Amino acid sequence: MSNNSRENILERLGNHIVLGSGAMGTMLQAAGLHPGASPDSLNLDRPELVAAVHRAYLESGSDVLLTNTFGSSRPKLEEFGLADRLDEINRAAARLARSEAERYGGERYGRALVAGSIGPTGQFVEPLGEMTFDQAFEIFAEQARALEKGGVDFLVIETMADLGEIRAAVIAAKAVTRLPVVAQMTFNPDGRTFTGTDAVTAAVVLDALGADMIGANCSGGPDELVPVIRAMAAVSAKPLSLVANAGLPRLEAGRTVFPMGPDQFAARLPALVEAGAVLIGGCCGTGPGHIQAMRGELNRLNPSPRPRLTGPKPLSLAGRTRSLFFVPQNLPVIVGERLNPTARKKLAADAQEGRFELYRQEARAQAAAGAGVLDVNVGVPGIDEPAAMRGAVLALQGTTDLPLSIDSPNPAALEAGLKAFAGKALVNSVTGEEDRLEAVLPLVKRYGASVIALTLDDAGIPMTAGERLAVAEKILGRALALGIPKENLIVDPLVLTAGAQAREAMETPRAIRLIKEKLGLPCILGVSNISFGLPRREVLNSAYLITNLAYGLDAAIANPLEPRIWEAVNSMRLLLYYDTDASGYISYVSGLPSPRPEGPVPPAAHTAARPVDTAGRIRSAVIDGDRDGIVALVEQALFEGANPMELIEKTLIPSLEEVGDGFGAGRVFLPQMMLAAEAMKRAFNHLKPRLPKDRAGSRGTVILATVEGDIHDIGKNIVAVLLENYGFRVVDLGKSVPAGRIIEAAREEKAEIIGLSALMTTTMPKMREVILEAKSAGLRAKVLIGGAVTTQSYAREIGADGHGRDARAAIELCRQIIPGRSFKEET
Ligand code: THG
Repeated sequence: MSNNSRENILERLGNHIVLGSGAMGTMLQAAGLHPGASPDSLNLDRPELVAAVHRAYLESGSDVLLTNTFGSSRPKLEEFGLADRLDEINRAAARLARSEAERYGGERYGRALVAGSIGPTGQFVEPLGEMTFDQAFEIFAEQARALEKGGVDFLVIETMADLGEIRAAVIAAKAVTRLPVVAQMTFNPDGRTFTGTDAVTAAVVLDALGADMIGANCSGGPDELVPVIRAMAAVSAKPLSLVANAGLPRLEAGRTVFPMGPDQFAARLPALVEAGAVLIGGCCGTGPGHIQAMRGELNRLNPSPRPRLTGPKPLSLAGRTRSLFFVPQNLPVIVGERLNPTARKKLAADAQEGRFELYRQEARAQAAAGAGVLDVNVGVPGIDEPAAMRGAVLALQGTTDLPLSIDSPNPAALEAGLKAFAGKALVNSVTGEEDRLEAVLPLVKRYGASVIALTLDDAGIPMTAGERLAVAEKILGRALALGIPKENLIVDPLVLTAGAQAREAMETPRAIRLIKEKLGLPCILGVSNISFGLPRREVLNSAYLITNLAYGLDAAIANPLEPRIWEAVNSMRLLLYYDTDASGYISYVSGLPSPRPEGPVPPAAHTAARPVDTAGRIRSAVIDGDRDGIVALVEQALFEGANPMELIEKTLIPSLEEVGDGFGAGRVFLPQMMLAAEAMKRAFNHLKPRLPKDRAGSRGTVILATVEGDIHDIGKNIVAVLLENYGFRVVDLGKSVPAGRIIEAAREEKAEIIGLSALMTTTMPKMREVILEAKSAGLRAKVLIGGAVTTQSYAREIGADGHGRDARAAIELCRQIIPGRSFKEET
C-alpha cells in the first residue's frame, strides 16, 4: 500500500493526471433512493448501497473516491432531522469509502484516495444572507473535523456558487484539519458563478486562501468548463480540477437526459488536460461508464499534465466579481482615501451610529471617479472598532465590487473586516514592529489577503532610504517564513509631512527605487500626508505623486475626487510607458474642460453628484441594498409629508427597476439585485400598514412553491419579494411542496396565478403533475414556471401558461396576466 501522507497526497494530486469518480446521487437513486430523501442518511442506513457505488467506480478505474457527504453539513442534515447524527454520518461515509478503497488496488498509484465531499449549506453568508462568517466557519469546521476523524485523505469543497461561502469553507477546513483542500466552484454558461464571480477572481481568492487545488465542478459539460480552467491556469500555479456534468441536461419525455455518453465524455480528455486540469472526474449525469471510458483514454494517451504557471506573479486583489492585478496596464492604482473619519465629523458620526450611509456615498463617488481599491478606516475615538469595521465592510459590498483595503492599527478590527469581505482584501497594514508582525501576518495568511508593509519598526520611522529598505526586507522574510507568498506584499516607505520634515521628502522616492530594485516588491504611499498643515494641499499632493511615480510608485492612497490626481496619473502613465499607445492620455484630456472656456466652466469631471433630498437617499438605499438604513429614510420621508403610495410608485419601484435593468443588461450581478430587493422589501413592509386597506396586495394573489423533491428557493424568494413590491398578494408555500398542497392553497386563497420553481432537472416533471391536477380540479389560475433548467419549450410541452426566464421576466408575466390594477389607477 502506498504512503498517504499529506506530502505524498499533494504530490499525487499535483503532478499526475488523476481520475476522480462520477456522480453519487443519481447512482443511489437508481439503486432505489427516493428523490427528495436524504442520500447522506444511507451511509448509516444502507451502507451496502453506498459501498456498491464506490466499488463500481473503483472497478471503472477511479483513483479517487468521493464520500457520500455532499449534504452532511449541519444545516443540510437539519432539513431531514438528522443533525444530531452529523459526526456519525460523516465518519461512517469516510470509513465506507476507505474500506472499499483498501480492498482494491488502483491501476497506477496503489490504493485509491478518499476525498471527503463538502457541499454548500443552502444559505447565504452576509451580506447576501443572514448567516455570519463565524456561523459558516463553524458549520464547515464541524464537518471537516468529522471527515478527518473518519479517515479521508483530503477534502473536496464542491459545487459552491458563492465566493463568501467557499471562503468560509476553505478557511475553516485549513484551520481545523491538516488535510489538503480542493476548492471547486460551479459556473454558469456565462462563465460566472450564481453570485457573479468569474473564474479568474475565484482563482485569485482561493489561491490566496491556501487551497491546495482549485477548480470547477458540476456546471455544464466539459466544453463549458474548459475556458474556466484555462482562465484559472493563467493566474494561479495551483493544480486544477475539472469535474464536469455529462453536458447540459435536457428533459425528454419527463426524464432528465444528460446528452454526453461515455465515449463523447472521454473524448474531451485532451482538451481538459490542455486547459490545465490534473484531477478529472464526472459530476451529474456521469456514471461508471464515463469513468471507464475516461480511464481507457488515459491509458491510451497517457497525457502529461500541462506545465503550471511559473515566474513572478503580480500583486492581486479581488472583490466578489472582479479582480485587480498590479500590472502596467492597471498602474498606478489609486486607492480611495476618503472612507476615513479622521477630521471629518459627519463621516465619524455615520460610522459611530453604524449607518454607513455616507460611507456608501463616498464609496460610490470614489469608484465612479476611477479608484481601483477603496481604503476603509473607521477609526473614531471610543468606537467599537471591530464591530464598526465589520458593519462598514458589509455595507460597502452592497455598493461596490471594488477590492477593499482594511485600514486599522487594531488587529481585531482587521480580522473583523477580513471575515466580512468576500474577496482578496488588502490589509493596511503591518509594520516591522514585533507585536504587529505577530498579530497581523497570521491574519493575512488565514484570510488570504495581500498586505501593506510599512517601513517602520520598534525603533520608529527610519530617516534614510537604506534603513527603510532594511525594514521592508525584514517584513518580507517574516511573511515568507509564515508561507505568505512574496506577491502578496506591497511596501509603503512612508510619507512624512513636508511642513515639518521637508529635508526628508526625497528619501521616500529613493526608498521606492531601492526597494523595487533590491527586493522586487511593489510600492504604495499615502501621498496626502505630505501636505498636512499646508495650504492648497492638492497642489503639493499632485507634485509629490508625480515625483514618486517617476521613481516607480505602483499605487497611491489618495483622493480620487481631486482632478489633479487624474491629471498626474494620466500624464505619468504616458511618460512611464504604461499607456503604450497614448490612448489613455488622449481619452482623458478629451474629457477635460477646454483651456479657454467661453462660457462658465463646467463642474469638474470627477466630482460625483450626491443625493440630497430624502427621495434621492431612498433611491440610493435601494440601489446599494442598504436594508438596515432604508427604514429610517422611509420614516423621514413620511415625516416630511411624503405619500406612502407615491413613495412606492415614484421612488421605490423605479429604483428597483433601475437595478433590475442593470441586472438584465449584465451590469449588475445577482448579489446586488438580491440586496436591493431585500432593502425594497423592508421599505415596503414598513409602508404596508399605511396604505389604504385593500391596496397592499390588491393586485391579485399569487401562489409560489418550489415543487416536491426540490429544495432550492433562492430564485423563488426573489420573485416573491418583487411581486409583493408590485402590489401582488403572495402566498409562498416554501420548498418541496407536494402538488396536492399547491392545488389546495390555490383554491382556498382564490389564486389568480400559481408560480412553480424547480432547479433540478430531476424535479421538473413535478411541474407537469401540478398542471394536470390544477386542470382536473378546474382551477382558473394561470400556471407559470421558472428555474434555471426550465425553458420556454418545456413550458409549452407541459401546458404551462408561461415561462419566466428570470425573476424580472416572471414579474412581467404576472403583470401581463393581471394588468390594469396598478397603484396609479387606484389612487
Ligand atoms: N499609508 C498607509 N495607509 C494610510 C496612510 C499612509 N492610511 C491613512 C492615510 N495615510 C491615508 N489616508 C488619508 C485620508 C485622508 C487624508 C489624508 C490621508 C486627509 N484628509 C483630510 C484632512 O484630514 O484634513 C480631510 C479630507 C476631506 O475632508 O475630504 O488629508 O500613509 N498605508
